[in-house]
Amino acid sequence: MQTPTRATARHALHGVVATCVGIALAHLVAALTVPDASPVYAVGSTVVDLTPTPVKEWAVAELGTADKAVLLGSVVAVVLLLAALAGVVARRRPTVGAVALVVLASIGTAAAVARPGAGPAALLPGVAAAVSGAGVLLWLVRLDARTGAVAAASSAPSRRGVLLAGAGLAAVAAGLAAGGEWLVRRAQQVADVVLPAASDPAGPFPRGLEETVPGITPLRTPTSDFYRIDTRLMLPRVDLDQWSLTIDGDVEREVSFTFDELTAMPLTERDITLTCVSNEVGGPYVGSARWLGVPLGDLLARAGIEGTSADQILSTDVDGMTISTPLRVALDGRDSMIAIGMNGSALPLAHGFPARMVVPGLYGFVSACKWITRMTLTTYDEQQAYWTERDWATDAPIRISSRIDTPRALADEKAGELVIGGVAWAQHVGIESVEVRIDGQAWRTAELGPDVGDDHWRQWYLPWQAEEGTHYLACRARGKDGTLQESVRRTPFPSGSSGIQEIAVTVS
Ligand SMILES: Nc1nc2c(c(=O)[nH]1)N[C@H]1C(S)=C(S)[C@@H](COP(=O)(O)O)O[C@H]1N2
Ligand SMILES: [Mo]
Repeated sequence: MQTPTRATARHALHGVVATCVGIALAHLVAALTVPDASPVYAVGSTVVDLTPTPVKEWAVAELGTADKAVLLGSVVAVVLLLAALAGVVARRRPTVGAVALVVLASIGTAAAVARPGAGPAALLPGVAAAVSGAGVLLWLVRLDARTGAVAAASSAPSRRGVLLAGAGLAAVAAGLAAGGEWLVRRAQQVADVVLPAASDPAGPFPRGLEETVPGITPLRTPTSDFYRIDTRLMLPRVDLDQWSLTIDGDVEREVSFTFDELTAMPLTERDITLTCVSNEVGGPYVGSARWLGVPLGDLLARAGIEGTSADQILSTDVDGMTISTPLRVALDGRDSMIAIGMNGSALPLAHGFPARMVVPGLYGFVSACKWITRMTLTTYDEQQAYWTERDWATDAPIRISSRIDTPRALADEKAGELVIGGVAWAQHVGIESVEVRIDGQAWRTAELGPDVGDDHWRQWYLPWQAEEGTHYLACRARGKDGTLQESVRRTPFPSGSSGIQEIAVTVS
């Protein structure tokens, strides 16, 4: 006689195997139809949108760019737990167990269909999950029952055989899912787009301090190291032939541009530092790149905005995500642009291919719309963007800040000649000076690295004769307009963090 706990465990496993097969098949079907409709992604994306702002802030702060992996992992964990329960139920009541899996699949299907812009095809992956999951569960339970009933008969499968059958199915399903993932990734690869040269190029780029100050942030962030922050779990696929950028709303005439039409316009090239509002003081969500794009003013002039009563540009991405930008700030003479190039290449998909907005001096969440496809001139009263609905600020200039890159916080250093160094930024204002405080003594002025322009961060360093003991290092920046980096601590919500970074290092 088999012990009931063993049978229960085996059936829990059947539930898990059946669900894995369902999820995997759905992933494959999604890859062939609507990638975003893959149930786990769909549920995950819905969770992202429903998550209250403080929780989201916590997740970005604590998990950083791993937040997406943690979220998807949690969704999968919960689903598999429910799947195990369904399997256990199915031992005595197979139909109830199978129906439970169908209900589970329906949640994923509902999430997929409810995503913005989802068409009827978004149903397909969920249906595939329901049919295959329920089917596999019923099959495994039947197989399992036969082992019990006719254990002695030679034609009856062994219990091990049933488990092996399940494992085999799971392996095949994993292979199918991996195939689907491969298809999606291949489709996401940006075709080789050759961009024309800028008619208004940026000057030659100076050599940074990274050659002489080990550990300091490089003057220009390599594209592959550039921070990535967005609400997406899966990158969109953008077909360049189908893509266009439309300007509508309170304008004289609605206009649209194809990618070729954009690249045929006069292009400017600028070195600009982007910053995420979620960046804590001393944090990593800031990066500098050379952007190539069409001046925002040139594009809006084509639509005619002289008589507009709009106070915001509401940008919409290819999937309906919205970002608002204060119109007056964007057009006050700063180098706002619709960028199509980053560090000498087309934008990578992760950074907004084929086009995104860049406005020096505004946090990314109120300016840097990636995968942009529409700019609507409207008012904050009339229409609210994604983060506006979530109570974030609408007018959010980047706060002046500075960061210590070297030595690292809590580092162990050898006594002697060290260098304290990092970066400081005050986009659209410029960095006047950076000061360093060692062990609470008077602030000392640091040396500045090469000047790339006011919209770009500035490297800084201070040689330091370090003696044995624990030391506390702090830095603060002053802008060209006289503003000093504030010591008042603010959380990123609702308009960006402030405060002064202070780290401890041990010297021995
Ligand atoms: N479509 C879209 N654009 C977006 C976002 C987004 O979630 N969706 N996130 C914004 C935020 S919060 C920031 S900080 C910048 C980050 O740009 P990056 O990922 O290229 O560094 O993109 C902005 N553009
Ligand atoms: Mo951001």
